[in-house]
Amino acid sequence: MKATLPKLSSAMTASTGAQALEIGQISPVVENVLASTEIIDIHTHLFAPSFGKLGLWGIDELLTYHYLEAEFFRSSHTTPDQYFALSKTQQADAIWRALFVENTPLSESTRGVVAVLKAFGLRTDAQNLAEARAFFGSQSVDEHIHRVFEMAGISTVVMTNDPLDPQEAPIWLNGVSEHPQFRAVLRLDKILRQWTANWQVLAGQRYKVDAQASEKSAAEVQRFLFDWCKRMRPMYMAVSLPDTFLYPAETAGNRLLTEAVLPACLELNLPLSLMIGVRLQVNPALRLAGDALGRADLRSLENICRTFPENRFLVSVLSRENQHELCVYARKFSNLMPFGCWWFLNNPSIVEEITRERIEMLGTSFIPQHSDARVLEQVIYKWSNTRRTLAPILANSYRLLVEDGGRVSRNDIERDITRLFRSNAESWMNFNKS
Ligand code: RAT
Ligand code: ZN
Repeated sequence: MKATLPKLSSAMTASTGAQALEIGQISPVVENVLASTEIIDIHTHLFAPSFGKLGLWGIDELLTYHYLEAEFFRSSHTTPDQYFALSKTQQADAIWRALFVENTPLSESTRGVVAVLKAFGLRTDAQNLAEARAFFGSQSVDEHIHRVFEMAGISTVVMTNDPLDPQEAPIWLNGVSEHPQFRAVLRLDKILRQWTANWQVLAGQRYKVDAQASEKSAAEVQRFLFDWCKRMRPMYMAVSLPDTFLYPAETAGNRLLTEAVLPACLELNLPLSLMIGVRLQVNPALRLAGDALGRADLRSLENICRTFPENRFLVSVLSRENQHELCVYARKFSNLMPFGCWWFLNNPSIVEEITRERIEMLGTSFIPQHSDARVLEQVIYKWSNTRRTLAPILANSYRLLVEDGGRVSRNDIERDITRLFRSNAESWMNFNKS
């Protein structure tokens, strides 16, 4: 199933792309262009097939997504300890029963599973997972990936690659062949946020670092980053930061950020992605589902953008309360690119609010969304939902422009949607570099 393009009237298809559109023509053209623009998904947790079991797909993975696990504990008497003692298939069965059979799947994440089943022509109201398991079990991964990307209308996904992950690092060290549709990102959480727990891993790889993150360590971390960038050829470097993040402040993480990461990004011409606002493990019993969010002090972001004008920053903030400030800072600092409606924000009501605000304040100089998909097929529903939510917002912006005396053509709409979903990413991340 490929996304069906909205039908345009013959008068509209006969007209040239440069002709001014009437108000009544705007919506179908926006929907049509959105449906036919292949998106670059700039932040996911997906993996290319060469990463083997790290790449998650299929019904059991879809159902045990941590967004759904958090919802499961609200509708079941199963405790987290009992749940995590089950096998993956037992966990998926329990979630299916609690959230899809015994309750109506109304939440964003549950509806997503329904949409994926529907997209593959599977029953969405089955009592058990037999049919879905048989279907996904019979797919071959390479063809399946190709089909899923087509169904989602995406050309490329950007992975999240952790050089200190004990499962992932050996795969890189053994050498992986590049996949044209999966691009890498060098993730720095363990270095910038948990130096004390991780410096010895670098030391074990013969980088001369110490627990204090001394000046000598910073130079060695930089050497580590250069080595890993050569290996991964990342699109950018990235870190997720807590709501309490402060810059400047005397911490090992800030010292390494200033003395190793930012100079390396500059030298390699890579942006740094800052994802700010997570409150890690407020309920550790829920494991991956145990994180929450908090409002951050974005004056730290202001300080960073001002102090490092030559560096480029891709920024997503997790708190709804920080969104307006982020737009204001983007107006002050052209080295700041807001992106995505991340995690707890990826719900239609909040995506709508944030995207309207961004268009009103920034035009098309931002990246509206990323999927954050952890399981391959999630890109189908996440991108379909983004297109569905954004179409009326964009159409309304063009309508206001025309009402105010402006003119808009199909070519204009194509250029704008391409900028939002492709060119901003391509130009900021040197996407096409060899
Ligand atoms: O959205 C998520 O799946 C979160 O668990 C996080 O992984 C977040 O997206 C991140 O990249 O830190
Ligand atoms: Zn993520």
